[in-house]
Amino acid sequence: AAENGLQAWLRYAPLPQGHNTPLPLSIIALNSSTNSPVNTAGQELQKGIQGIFGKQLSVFNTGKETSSAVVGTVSQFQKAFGSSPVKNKLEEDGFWLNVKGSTVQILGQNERGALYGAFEYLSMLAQGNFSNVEYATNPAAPVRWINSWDNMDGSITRGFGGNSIFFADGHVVSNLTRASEYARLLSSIRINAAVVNDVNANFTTIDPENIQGVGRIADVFRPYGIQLGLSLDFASPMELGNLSTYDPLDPGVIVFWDDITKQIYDRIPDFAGYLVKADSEGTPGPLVYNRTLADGANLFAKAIDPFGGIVMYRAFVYNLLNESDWTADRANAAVDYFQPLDGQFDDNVIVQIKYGPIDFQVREPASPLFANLLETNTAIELQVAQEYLGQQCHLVYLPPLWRTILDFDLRVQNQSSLVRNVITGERFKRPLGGSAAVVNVGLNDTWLGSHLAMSNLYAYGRLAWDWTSDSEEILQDWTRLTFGLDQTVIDTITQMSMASWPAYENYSGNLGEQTLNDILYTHFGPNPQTLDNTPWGQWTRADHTSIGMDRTVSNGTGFSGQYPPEVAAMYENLETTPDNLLLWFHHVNYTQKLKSGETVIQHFYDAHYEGAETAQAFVTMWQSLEGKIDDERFEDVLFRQVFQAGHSIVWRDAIVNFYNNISGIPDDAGRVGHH
Ligand code: GCW
Repeated sequence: AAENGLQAWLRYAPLPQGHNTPLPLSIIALNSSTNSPVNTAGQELQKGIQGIFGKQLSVFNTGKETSSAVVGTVSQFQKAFGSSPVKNKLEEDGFWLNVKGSTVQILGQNERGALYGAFEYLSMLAQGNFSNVEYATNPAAPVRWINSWDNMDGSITRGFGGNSIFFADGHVVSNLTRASEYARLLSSIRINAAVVNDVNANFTTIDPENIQGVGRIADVFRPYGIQLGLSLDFASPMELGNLSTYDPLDPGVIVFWDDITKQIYDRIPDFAGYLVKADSEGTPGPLVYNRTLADGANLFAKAIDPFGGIVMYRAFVYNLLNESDWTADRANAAVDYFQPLDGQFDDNVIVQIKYGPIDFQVREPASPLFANLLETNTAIELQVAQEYLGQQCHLVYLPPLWRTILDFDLRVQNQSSLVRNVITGERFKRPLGGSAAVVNVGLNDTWLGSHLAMSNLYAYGRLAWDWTSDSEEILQDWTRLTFGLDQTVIDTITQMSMASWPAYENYSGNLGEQTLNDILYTHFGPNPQTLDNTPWGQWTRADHTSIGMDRTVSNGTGFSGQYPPEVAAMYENLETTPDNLLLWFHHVNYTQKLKSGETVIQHFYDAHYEGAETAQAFVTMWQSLEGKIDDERFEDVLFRQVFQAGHSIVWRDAIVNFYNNISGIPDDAGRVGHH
């Protein structure tokens, strides 16, 4: 029964009767070596067609093209059959899919692309789509990564689905079945690399024994075309290498990293690269030696360049701050640190930028750093793990949130500069770029701790391939693959999911005020009083009369001035700042009128009631699906929806009472406070 969760969107469930589609009579996979993604594609096609149609096809590696499903690279196809049928240009990882009844060509630019094409064909079949098609598709960007926050002891930072599938007790686990199943899921959504350890890295990950261990993870990833990456602990030269320094310019330190890199590539020839969190939240880094962050990044870039690897260097660098300083602002940090270094990063470095300037909040403006690095490769960091967004106990379908950032036009040099065109490298003509998502799957047999949360992982892969994909269409594909073709099921899950982020925003934190949860430890549940009077810089500056961060240039922290002129002018001005970011940019009275005509405080009250009401409706909506979904998943989701419904009331009442107490302003509708 756990199978439904484990297989997620790759169940290959039997289709309802009545489909008489012409299927291939056999499968030809043009590479039969066990590590080859093309070989995997052959197995997957066999398994999928068996599951969906109950037909057992044989897999060959040569044969007649007609009435076969042929899968391989373009050059393998040319070798086997003479000429290539591919009419469009394929880029790295791209593929060509040509379905003509029982004759199917699935050709990748490389083997990974061929596997993607096989999954695409199977996804069509599993959704009952038997049309003839002929097209090529290429990725938006070369870097489509996963970041896992797994620790060597087997715990997972911000993990809400059980312990690690990779590590336990300081070592790589011996049974890597789950790691292999995970790689299968990831390759089906065209992810090409996964970093397996937490960004708060531990030097033991790269000791000789664990290099062999992570090598075994890379071995189970390889047949799926997933490359392995590792997070590094900047102080490893001291901790592991017994050097007296980890200064990035020290010759001994350089030799240390060259040697580690060689050891890694000896074991893992297709190793993807390093992820580095340095000088951040207590992690060691180049600033300790008065070196620049670029010196830090280039240290690894130079070590890994001879092997073709890359360095993802995180922009999440900030200092603790004193709230009594009106102009102090954590949101300023990334641009302050990185903009002066533009042009100093090696070509195989990518600066990895969280979508907003603070930290995965329910609403943030796009990080202005995307507009400030014109000669540096960049990637966006998203979070499938719902750290501040209900931790998988709340349904929050994230693509609409992500799209507000990716579709945002930064107007660099007064020209169209969508975030998505910056990170793909298109806007500033950069050779590298893309995205990483923090995905904290665990041993739980739903992976993320909740069946419905898996739509976020699925959607991340689909968007990383094509950022213009429609959030709702992606969701419906996922729903058909996960729960079947019943239209009521599809409509209901669509309605719930598309309403979920707005609902969560309504009952957690409004008007750009951030998620008002406990900031000190859990990041879960309402706790607005923890945001202020801390050095973490996630302040609301709420007092008895007013609220919000003044981030203007004229009177505040100057953050709005980090955007290019057109955007800066919009945010600088109260009138042109959108309501949903009002308190992000401005400090106003609770009685300030919004564009809707409502006051800030009345909006708080109304939004919280509305959001909680929506979350409660999810229960009834889900209950209407009883009998249309297997009991186990039905009950499991119901349990979570009941929790969310109750917790949304906890949220509502905690927040509205907090602001009612602090402001003393009654609710027009008489719901809040003493009557
Ligand atoms: O959101 C914060 C988390 C930390 C995390 C950090 C980061 C892994 O609370 O747990 O550390 O961000 O992204 O580095």
